[in-house]
Amino acid sequence: MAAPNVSSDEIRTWFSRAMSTMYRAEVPQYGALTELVAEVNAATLSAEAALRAQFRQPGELDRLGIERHGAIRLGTATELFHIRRLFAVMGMHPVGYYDLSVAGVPVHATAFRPVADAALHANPFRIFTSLLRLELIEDPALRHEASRILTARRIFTPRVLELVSAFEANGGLDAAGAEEFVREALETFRWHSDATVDLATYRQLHAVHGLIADIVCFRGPHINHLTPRTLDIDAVQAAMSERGMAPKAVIEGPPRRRCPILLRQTSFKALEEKIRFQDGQDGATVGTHKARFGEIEQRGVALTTKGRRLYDALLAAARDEVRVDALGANAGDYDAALAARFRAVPDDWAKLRAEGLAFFRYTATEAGIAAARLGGLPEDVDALIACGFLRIDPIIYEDFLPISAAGIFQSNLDTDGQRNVLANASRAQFEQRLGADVLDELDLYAQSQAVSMQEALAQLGVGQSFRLKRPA
Ligand code: OOG
Ligand code: NI
Repeated sequence: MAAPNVSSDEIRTWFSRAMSTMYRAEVPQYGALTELVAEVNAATLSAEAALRAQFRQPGELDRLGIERHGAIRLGTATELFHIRRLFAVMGMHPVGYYDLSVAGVPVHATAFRPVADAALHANPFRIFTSLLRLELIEDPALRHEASRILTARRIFTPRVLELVSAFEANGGLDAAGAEEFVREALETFRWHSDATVDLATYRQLHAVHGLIADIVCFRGPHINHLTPRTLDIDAVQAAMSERGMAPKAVIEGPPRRRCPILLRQTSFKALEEKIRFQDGQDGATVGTHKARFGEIEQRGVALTTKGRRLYDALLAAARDEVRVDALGANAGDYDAALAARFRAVPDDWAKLRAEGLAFFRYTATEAGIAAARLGGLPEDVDALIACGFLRIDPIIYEDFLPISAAGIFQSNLDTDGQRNVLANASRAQFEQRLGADVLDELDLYAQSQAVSMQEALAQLGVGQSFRLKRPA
């Protein structure tokens, strides 16, 4: 083998491009949606000067154009264990634990994504990866049958596992290995229009939960959506309806704001696709299955623990006040209730920072660096910002939101009514199956903020004696 010299960032970019090409060929609506998002992003950028300034940072526009997340659903602990190894080749690591049982969906999940700022900058490709919780199937016979079917399948090609082992042994792959890895890894995520079970088994599992049928009855964890990032989700949502795509009734997450926070998402419903089911020895029965859908998202600033608590409380209050059903009744009232509740969150970057609600990246400005040469800068972050010597930019939220994710799941399982069910998290069990701990997203944001602050202050020559007045 030649030197293992292809970076994980490169492999991730090749892979996300290959995945996007495969998905576009299979689901033409995905291509239409990405074009719509590109149009809206261009229009939004030309209309909003502040946003333009944010995206003038080197590489930001390139990143926006390629940025995607996808999702897969796994069936067994072994699958989760090996998928972690496979994503590690692409520099994607498990961040966060999401308990979807909060909304009656029998899975828990993590997101595999790049972690370092430079890697996120190169390509923030993420895969929301959930694991079926078979123990939540009540009927013991059916639970046993599902487990038997899942244990028998192999979702990885033998070759991709060899390449993962080579990566682990050598600390990288050479160009030929990396190309082969991308080709082989793609197989795991491919759509199969033939089920591994007969129609009767499919229907039985589907009756328990649509998600269980989707996970158990197929050869592998088909990628079920690839989501582009938009700068104006309301504009895309409106245009989707005009172009005959049917989005779900409400946008998940926080309301529209001048200073976006966390993540807003909406999806259009899954396609009904023809499936050949096994039927005895020689035949096949044709039926249908819904799995693949379209989604868009708008990302805003990452919130601190304090900000996130406030977000969770306000969202819960709005959801208690107005319940949206599967047909979208009350969607308008819900949006109004949400907007009203969120007036409690300042819609201003400086205030979000001053109140310790969100994470920011600090940069020394040219004026600051010039002033530093003359000496005597104030040893106080607030004063440095006020003087225009330090600039703040929101740190973008790179993760997901459990209640939003549950809403996206449900809109594609024909159970679109909002539900609030008692949580039943089992992070320890998930991590044991993963074979690793999930990283804490809040630690990652806090660290990026701290590093940027340190560098900026060092540039201004006030790094040494400086004490943070307000730890975030
Ligand atoms: C995943 C749904 C969650 C998101 O963006 O929150 C999701 C799935 O349906 O498998 O994609
Ligand atoms: Ni998604």
